[in-house]
Amino acid sequence: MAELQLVIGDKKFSSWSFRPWILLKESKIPFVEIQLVLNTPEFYEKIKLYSDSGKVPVLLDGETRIWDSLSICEYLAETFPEKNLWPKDKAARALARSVTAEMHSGFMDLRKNLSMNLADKLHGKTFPQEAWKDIRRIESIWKECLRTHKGPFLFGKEFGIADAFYAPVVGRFITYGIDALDPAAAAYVATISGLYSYKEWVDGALKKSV
Ligand SMILES: N[C@@H](CCC(=O)N[C@@H](CS)C(=O)NCC(=O)O)C(=O)O
Repeated sequence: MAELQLVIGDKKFSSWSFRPWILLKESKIPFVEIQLVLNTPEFYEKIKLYSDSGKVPVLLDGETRIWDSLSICEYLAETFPEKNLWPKDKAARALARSVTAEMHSGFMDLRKNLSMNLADKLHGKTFPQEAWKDIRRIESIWKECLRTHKGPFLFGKEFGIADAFYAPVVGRFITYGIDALDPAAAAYVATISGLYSYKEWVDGALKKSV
C-alpha cells in the first residue's frame, strides 16, 4: 500500500482538515502531511493538483483521491476495519453516524459566530441566541453519548470518527471561553484538549503558516 498523504489547510483555521488529521493520529495510521496556506495564490494553484473540488482536506492513497472530511473518514474506516473507527455495535454505529452527519451538515450559527481560530483567545464575545442553541445542542449530544457509552470518548474507550468531528468544536469552545457546560461535557473538552495529537495540532496553529 502506498503511503497515505493528507492535504490540509492552515492549522489555525481549517476545522475541516483537523477532523481526518486527528483521526489518523489517534488511530496511529501513518501518513504524510501536505500543508497549504488558505487564501493564497499558491493554494489555488496547488490544490488543483490534488482535487478539482478546490478544497482541503484531500486524502491521497496512491492513485485514489478522496475529498471531503466525511468521505475521507469513511474511506479510512473501510481501509482499516481493525481500527474500529465506527463503533462495532450496530445501534451505537447508527448514533455515531447521526451525530457525525449532524456536525457535518449543520450548526451553521456556531460556524458563523465561533469560527475556528486556534491561535487566539477570544473570550467575552457575545453570541446571538441561535449560536447558543447550537452550543446547547452539542452539549446535549456529548452528554447523551458519554452517559450511554460511559466515556471518556463519545462512543466509549476508543477515539473514533464522531470524536474527530467534534474535536474542532472543543477548540472553538476553548477559544471563545464557553466553559459554563454540563460537567460531562466539560470533562469531554478536557479529554480531547488533553490528547497529545490535539496539542500537536494546536502547536502547529501557533506557528507561523508555512
Ligand atoms: N465539506 C468539506 C468542506 C471543505 C472546506 O470548506 N474547506 C475549506 C478550508 S477549511 C477550503 O478548502 N476552502 C478553500 C476555498 O474555498 O477556497 C469537507 O468536509 O471537507
